Amino acid sequence: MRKLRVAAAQMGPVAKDESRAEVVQRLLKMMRGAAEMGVDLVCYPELALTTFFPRWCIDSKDEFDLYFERELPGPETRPLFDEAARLKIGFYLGYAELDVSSGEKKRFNTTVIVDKAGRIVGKYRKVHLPGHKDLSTVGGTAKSGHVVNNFERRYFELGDLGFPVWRAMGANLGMCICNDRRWPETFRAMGLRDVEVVMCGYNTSAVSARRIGNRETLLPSHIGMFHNHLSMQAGAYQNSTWVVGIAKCGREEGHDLMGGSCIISPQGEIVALAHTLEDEVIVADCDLDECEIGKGGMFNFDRYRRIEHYRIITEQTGRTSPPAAG
Ligand code: CDV
Repeated sequence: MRKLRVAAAQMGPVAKDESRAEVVQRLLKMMRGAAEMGVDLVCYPELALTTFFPRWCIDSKDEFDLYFERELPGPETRPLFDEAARLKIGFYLGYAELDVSSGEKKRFNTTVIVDKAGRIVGKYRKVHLPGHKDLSTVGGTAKSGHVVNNFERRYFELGDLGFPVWRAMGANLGMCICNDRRWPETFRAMGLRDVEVVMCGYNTSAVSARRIGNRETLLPSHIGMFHNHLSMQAGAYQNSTWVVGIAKCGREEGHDLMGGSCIISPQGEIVALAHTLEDEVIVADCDLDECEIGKGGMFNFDRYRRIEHYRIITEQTGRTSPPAAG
């Protein structure tokens, strides 16, 4: 059996004034707990080092750049890498990346995979950026401080690295971030590269709203969690892969974020589920050979995928409605 013991290290809220050093201490505590349980790979949420700042529409670049990492590891995050190497444990971490390598500032919502020697082996930049660039496209209640605000399009550029899969720690590992999980193409892109474990950190409002025209109504409270799990369970099943979903949750700066961190088998079943809205580590033994049940059977892409029929869909650049019948 090819086994990878995986942990989802769910985080409770991170306050606006919580320092990086304080957050890193919380991450280290969970990393040590996971290592004691023999975990190979511990997974943290999206933008794990700070409060979820994209809920605010901040004008000053000097102000919002404080949430970004200029280097990883940097002085405050170095202890995570050193401890991982000491404990021989890998990790997946979300952070806001400020890239100045081209001579101009570029900002991304990013995750990395770090191996058991403390080396970065993979980087992913979020593709499906939700929300708004500024207040002009925000609906009425949101403008007045509604809980479902998201301004990721203001801060981040579109991810430019695709959805690669890396061979590390004896497994085929892939990453996505929060809103990416709602898009089947995310999982399929990695499924086509034989992914065996997809990690997905998220900051998702516990309140779901629907807007039709100018009218915004709240959805029943269970529906957000249903969609959270539905998306990841479908991605796992249809691509025969383990999926690890990791929440930052609880009441953060007056906004409620959902929990529900989980580890999902290639059959699409949740095998481990967080039960708090706080820092909490859940663990599962992921049998990587279990991926073969789907990859070699129901979802044997080479044999059963009907790419010639899908081409028409993938070549469509715009959306169309069906012609009127009769
Ligand atoms: N951080 C996120 O990507 N949040 C989105 C919301 C805005 C829909 C999510 O998919 O949870």
